[in-house]
Amino acid sequence: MAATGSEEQGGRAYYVTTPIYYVNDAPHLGHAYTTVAGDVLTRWHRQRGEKVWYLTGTDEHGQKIMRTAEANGVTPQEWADKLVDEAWRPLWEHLDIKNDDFIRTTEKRHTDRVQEFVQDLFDKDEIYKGGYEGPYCVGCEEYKLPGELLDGEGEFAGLKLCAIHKTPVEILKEENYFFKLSEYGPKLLAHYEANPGFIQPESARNEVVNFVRQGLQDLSISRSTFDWGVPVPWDEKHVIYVWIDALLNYATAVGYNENPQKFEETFPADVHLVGKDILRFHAIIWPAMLMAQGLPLPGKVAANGWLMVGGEKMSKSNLTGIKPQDLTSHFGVDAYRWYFLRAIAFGQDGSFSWEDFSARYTSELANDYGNLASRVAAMVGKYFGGTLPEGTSGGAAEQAVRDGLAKAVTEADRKIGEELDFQGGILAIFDFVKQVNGYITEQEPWKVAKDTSPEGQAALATILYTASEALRGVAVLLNPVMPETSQKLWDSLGADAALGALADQRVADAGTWGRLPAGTTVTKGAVLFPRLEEKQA
Ligand code: ME8
Repeated sequence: MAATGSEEQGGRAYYVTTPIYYVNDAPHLGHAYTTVAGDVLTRWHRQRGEKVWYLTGTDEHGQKIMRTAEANGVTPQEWADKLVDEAWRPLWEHLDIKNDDFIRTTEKRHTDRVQEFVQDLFDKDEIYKGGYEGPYCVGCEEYKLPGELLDGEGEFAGLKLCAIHKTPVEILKEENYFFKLSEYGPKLLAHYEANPGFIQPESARNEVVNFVRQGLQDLSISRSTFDWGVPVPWDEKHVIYVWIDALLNYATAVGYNENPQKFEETFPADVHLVGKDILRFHAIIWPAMLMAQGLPLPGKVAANGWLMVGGEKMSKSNLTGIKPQDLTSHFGVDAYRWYFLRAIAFGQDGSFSWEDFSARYTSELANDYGNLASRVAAMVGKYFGGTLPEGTSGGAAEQAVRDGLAKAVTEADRKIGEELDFQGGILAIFDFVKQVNGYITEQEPWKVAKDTSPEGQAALATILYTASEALRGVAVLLNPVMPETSQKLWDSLGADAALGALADQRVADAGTWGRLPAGTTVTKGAVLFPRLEEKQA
């Protein structure tokens, strides 16, 4: 589903979603990882001039939330309201996430549409009543197959454990409604085959294909042993299975059965970002639900790997106490947004460590990028009174910088905008930053400055113009990743007065040389990446 890429705001939107997160607890680094990735992706497409829709939200029904609320002596709705207002929305604001909407599954705009969707499937004979007994993990909110379970040890000796949560499963026996998922295997396989990019990365795709090839079972889509959910419209003793309810957020939030124009312009998503723990729900159940309704399928389900702590998936129970805010207060919000995408290949697992973050911050952000920006501004101040001088096209060295910028733009646009290779795209930009640093080191403008002849001054002007114009390109390219810092750099180059707002600069123009006109007022603004304080042990 390619977006139009046009400037005008009508037409189809580039639509990206995050999972809607469970509100049983506050967000942690793992949730923030996926949400920042989606923010960078959508900001990139906005910077291209496309119409964009970025959706996130919260998953508020189901046993897991109900039990947490009970344990805290409040109703599930009270619990969800508190967590959303005090933890989830504030964190996204703090991390500079520019989502266009925030959907909560307890909202009427969602629950009404979920009932309509499910009723429709029932009317089409896609749903029937049946019985089921099997091991259920409340952490996953999912029935498990016996082969997927681990044998418990120690306090759990003799019990079967969920392989993800490492907690005992419960045997559930219910009379439920079932969706005829088993009928969709061949159609799903045909879709994966015809759309090789539908599931990313390749390893995730293979896992799903192998799973579907083994044959799908029908899916229990209702629960009758508790009532915290959306009632099944034709049988109110049941509530709709939390995953069916949750997946539908991607449709209900953009006007399904309510606002045909919005729905038409937005649905289906171009990219569903998910963690690999919930890939099967998005790559099997969700497309099968859409097929059953004759609705179009999303462009891509992209799974990020797990952030690991001590060799285990980072979760609420093994966080080692590090909250996103602990890192942002030390490194700043922009560096936080940058770090995880820079350090971990998207789709692979990766570990976090203070040492690695500190080392990269100092060498790549503070030394390579921050120093370049402040050195160039300081020299324009010192040698030209803060007015950007006119340069000439110079020689081979300047040509190499111009080529370097053009290459960085092309590579970053392909890698971030199309391939979701955030690490590769960021590296392409930072390779260019390194190149410009090398250019200044070689040209030694502080020596050239001593030559007061007109030729000497012209050569100095060319070096500083070249470096400043290169930074103009860097500010645009890094804006989706580190918006606050890019704005500081934009201000320091005096670019706003000459070129307009940073957000209005287009990726396609970022590599066009000579956009920053001579005569702008260059100021040495605040340091982009201050030296790190000693970490409190
Ligand atoms: O699964 N590393 O919600 P959830 C990387 N409500 N990403 C991680 C992570 C980690 N250690 N931990 C969490 C749910 N995530 C359902 C989703 S969607 C219709 C319903 C991220 O609160 C990752 O994106 O358990 C993962 O898929 C998501 O948070 C799970 O969040």
